[in-house]
Amino acid sequence: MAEPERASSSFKKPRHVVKKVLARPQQEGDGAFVRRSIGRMELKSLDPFLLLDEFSVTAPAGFPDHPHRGFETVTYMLQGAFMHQDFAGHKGTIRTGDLQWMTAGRGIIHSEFPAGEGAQKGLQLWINLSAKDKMIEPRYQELQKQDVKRTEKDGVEVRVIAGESLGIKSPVYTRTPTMFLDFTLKPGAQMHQPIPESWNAFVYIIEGEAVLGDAKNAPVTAHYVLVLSRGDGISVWNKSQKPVRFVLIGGQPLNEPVVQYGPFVMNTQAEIEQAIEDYHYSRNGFEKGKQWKSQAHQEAHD
Ligand code: FJH
Ligand code: FE
Repeated sequence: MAEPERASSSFKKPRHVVKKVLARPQQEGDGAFVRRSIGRMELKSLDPFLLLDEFSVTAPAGFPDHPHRGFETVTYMLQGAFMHQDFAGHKGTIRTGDLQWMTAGRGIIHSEFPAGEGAQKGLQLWINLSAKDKMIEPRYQELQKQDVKRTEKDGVEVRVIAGESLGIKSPVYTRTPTMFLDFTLKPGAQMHQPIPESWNAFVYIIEGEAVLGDAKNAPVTAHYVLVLSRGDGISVWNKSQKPVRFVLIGGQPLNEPVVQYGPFVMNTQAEIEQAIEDYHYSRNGFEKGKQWKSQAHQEAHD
């Protein structure tokens, strides 16, 4: 039965879509293909976000030993399993619905590989750290599916990866204030999510078709990223016959200069040169990289 439509103007200043970009597959790592939405040429970054990849890959493709400095990576599994191993002895496997929030800080070297039969699917988000946090000690926050809080109301299901929605709150600590919500809307359902007015925010569609901003807008399909205008909230409708799944991600902009060289993200060119040198000479956070090779690397070279 169709419910009366709630006006999106239940927000004082509703957000709307200001940019729409399709994330086409591109090569990354060793034989892997990722759909990069944030971080591609048409959408270089969206402060504080540096990159969002949707990954669907079959072994032996993956991401062999590589460093990170100056930001956080959030890996969220949609289907299957991924194995990770770092130079400090931290290793594990994350499976469907599990989450790894990795604060690289001053330095991490790790490998990330699919760990199951068939296509392993997931999302990886890179969140920038402010100048004062770039060189902090690395840290992991890991949540299994059963620890990721979820709720359901009127055909709207939400899994709260970071921040708060429908009265539930994630235990994840975000150094850069961030919301990361995984929504599934049944046919006919609608949602209205408040977002702090000064934050940058976007929606990435995983599956199905969603109508954003105004109930009269045209539906948007999977693998599109939609950048939202500033405002106090966003409304989304499912006007199709199938469920729609999307992530809504928002964060407080850092408003700092960003200098990126691959996996190093700093504030100045001098800091980038320092990072390259530190990685090369195993210094200032990269000490444990001196002799280290991941198991995945060793097996590939046996
Ligand atoms: C060589 N070794 C290039 C190399 C590049 C890398 C990279 C990877 C992810 C990712 C995305 C989605 C996921 C769930 C499971 C991981 C990503 C995911 C983003 C860059 C630069 C490594 C070794 C290399 O890692 O886990 O879905 N995305 C940005 N590249 C690499 O990691 C050449 C010889
Ligand atoms: Fe990585």
